[in-house]
Amino acid sequence: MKIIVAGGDGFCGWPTALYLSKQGHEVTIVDSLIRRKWDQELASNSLTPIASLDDRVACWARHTGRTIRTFLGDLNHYDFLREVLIQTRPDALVHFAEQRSAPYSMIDREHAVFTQVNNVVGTLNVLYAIKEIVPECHLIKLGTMGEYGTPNIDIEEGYLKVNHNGREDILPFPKQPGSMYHLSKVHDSHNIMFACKAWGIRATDLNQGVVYGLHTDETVLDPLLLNRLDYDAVFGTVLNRFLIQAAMGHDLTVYGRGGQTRGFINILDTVRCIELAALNPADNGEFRVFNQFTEEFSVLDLAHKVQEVAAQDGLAVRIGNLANPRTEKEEHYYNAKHNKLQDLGLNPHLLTPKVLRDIFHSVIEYKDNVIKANIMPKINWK
Ligand code: NAD
Ligand code: USQ
Repeated sequence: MKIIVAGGDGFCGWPTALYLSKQGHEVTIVDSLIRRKWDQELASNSLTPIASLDDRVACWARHTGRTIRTFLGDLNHYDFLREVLIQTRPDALVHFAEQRSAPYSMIDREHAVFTQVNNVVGTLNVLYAIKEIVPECHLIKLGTMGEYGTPNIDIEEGYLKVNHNGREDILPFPKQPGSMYHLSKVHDSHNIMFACKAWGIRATDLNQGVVYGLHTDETVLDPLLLNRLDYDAVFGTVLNRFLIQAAMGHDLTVYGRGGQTRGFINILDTVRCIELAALNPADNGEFRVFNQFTEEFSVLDLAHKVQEVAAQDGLAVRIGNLANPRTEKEEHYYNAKHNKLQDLGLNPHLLTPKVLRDIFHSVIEYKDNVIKANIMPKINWK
């Protein structure tokens, strides 16, 4: 298939581009490289040293003989996006290219506005470009499990059967997101759903849980192919952060009592889920929703698991309970369905002690790159 990976220089997008290329798909990366600029803005860095996108794709071509085409530009620039689609005429467009940090979106008004404009306008442009240039192209859009929030009922995959005053309908599952970033994903979902209905285009919204891990089979082929890994309080996600904190002997930054439960997925499964969605496209006019995670854990569960893995290496790591900088419930019910990708053939990599230990050992190697001032959270929701 001809597949565009928008956001293909990022944490999920880069290993996905390599995986799809290895499977024989014709892959094109579109990225504005803005994520690298946010590192500069925040005086932060990837734990791992990352090569430039040019060096990355040149290295991949040397090792595999496969070409990944790149277009550097912003999805918010419609003329640029049109030109990419005219030149590539993709069968599928995988859309990772958004500002994805909840804390970043909560810094202040400017960052909230930036996040929502970047994400919502970028996705609107993608929808219009598909309609105009490649109406058969399947949009595979990265959403988030955080669109649903933490309701006191089971979370379905996108839709809920509702009985109201004796009448029944299947409606989009109610959304209660917890940050300006998560809200941008809700707005995207509504826009995509409308575009599918109005224009007959097709889309899959992948409501992904928190991703953990670093290496994939492809990124370990050469140091130039190494994936990025965020550990700072703005872009770092919870399990990767805890592993890196343990590696440097820092107390684990559990917010509140750690009673928040989330869906989690290994980066090895992210790349596979994207291919499964591409190989099994939505129908014309269909807005399909999959919940893309494989297991649920509370933050405290994860802290304990990381403590145990560190203890096996003789490292005594403490759990530090910090006041939660976010507005979140201390404890809540959480039971989210996640069957549809497994029905399509996903065979999950679960978080066994060995998997956790392997990731721990892979991050220890880079622990000296950590900028310590970036570990503790400074952005408050209030
Ligand atoms: P990332 O920040 O590492 O990568 C995003 C990439 O998109 C970056 O390379 C950035 O330069 C690019 N980008 C952003 N805005 C752009 C624009 N307007 N035009 C062109 N390029 C742009 O993020 P990630 O962790 O790889 O996440 C990818 C997607 O998956 C995001 O949409 C995110 O919301 C979603 N997601 C991520 C996680 C996670 O735990 N990392 C979990 C659930 C969902
Ligand atoms: N948390 C801690 N300590 C930390 C970091 C986080 O206790 O040091 C807690 C948070 O309070 C939250 C949970 O861990 O309750 C998850 O936080 P996170 O930063 O790992 O994840 P989140 O902000 O939800 O965002 C990440 C990605 C985002 C994606 C989302 C999937 O950055 O792009 O959409 O995970 S989900 O969580 O399912 O919405």
